[in-house]
Amino acid sequence: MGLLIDGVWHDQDQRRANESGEFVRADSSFRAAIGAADGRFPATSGRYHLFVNAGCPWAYRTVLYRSLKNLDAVVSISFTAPAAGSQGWTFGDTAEPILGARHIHNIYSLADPSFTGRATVPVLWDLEERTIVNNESADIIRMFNSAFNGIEGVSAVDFYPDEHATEIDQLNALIYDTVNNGVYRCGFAQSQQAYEQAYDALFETLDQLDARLAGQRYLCGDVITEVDWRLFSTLVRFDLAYYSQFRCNRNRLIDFAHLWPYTRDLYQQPEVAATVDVAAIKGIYYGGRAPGILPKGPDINFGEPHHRENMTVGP
Ligand SMILES: N[C@@H](CCC(=O)N[C@@H](CS)C(=O)NCC(=O)O)C(=O)O
Repeated sequence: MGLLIDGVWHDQDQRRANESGEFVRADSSFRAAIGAADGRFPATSGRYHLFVNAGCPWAYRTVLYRSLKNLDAVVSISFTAPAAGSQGWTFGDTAEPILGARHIHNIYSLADPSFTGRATVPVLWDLEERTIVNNESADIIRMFNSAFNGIEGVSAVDFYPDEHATEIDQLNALIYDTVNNGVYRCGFAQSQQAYEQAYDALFETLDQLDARLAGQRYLCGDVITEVDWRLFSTLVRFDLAYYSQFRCNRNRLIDFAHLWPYTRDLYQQPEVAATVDVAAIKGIYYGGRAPGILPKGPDINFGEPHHRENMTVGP
């Protein structure tokens, strides 16, 4: 995938590994907050728009929260084509109607004509100021969790409750490093050693989480929190893509005694199933390479009963 340098798109991929061959993800550039005290981006309905790719696990977090919080009427959304091309994420042959952009990098250039960096999804766009509010999914889901709560129809559900905040932050750090980004560290490693380190760390954490979920329904006990949704975003893609494409193949998700029913439990929560786009997931991980053939399998039944409803309440 290319990148923007001083507002100009460069198609050649840039090295994203350090000297040890470890994949290094760049920090996000736009980090403002809707509803912040400075009043620049007030929490009003109809003012913000999300640009996403439905297959991307980071963008997916924002798609999921938009549904879980019932923000569909508050924040509008556009989806790119699943696979990236020479222009990065693209809307296909016709421009998307909101900004007339053909590619995600056009949106970055509109926000900042001299932008240098990667043109990643998700992008949270302010239709009034015509700029990017934020392009970091972790920030965007925190905003979606509470910023629009006063607006009619928006769900009051809280996935970042005070009593679990410290635990959520600690688990997020571990799961980000070794699982969410860990699968990418396996898939994008540039040395055998970097790959094997990432692979070992990934499965060590998954074993640990599997054991934790033997005794409690969700990661923080009996309520679903942000860290469950962040883990779910990776788990739901695991057997469809990471197991094979990123060589995360010690075992499949469906081989874990607890992580697999836990994933189905989350999938079967209201509003979730419709957000999981299996074709888009296959499209992003397999569709970008010529000749763009998508794997036919595996056939995964996320709707199978999970039997976790009556688990004893955890800590
Ligand atoms: N930290 C960002 C990462 C987003 C990200 O890396 N998205 C990928 C798609 S799965 C992307 O757009 N990659 C394009 C690139 O790196 O050039 C977030 O969580 O929002």
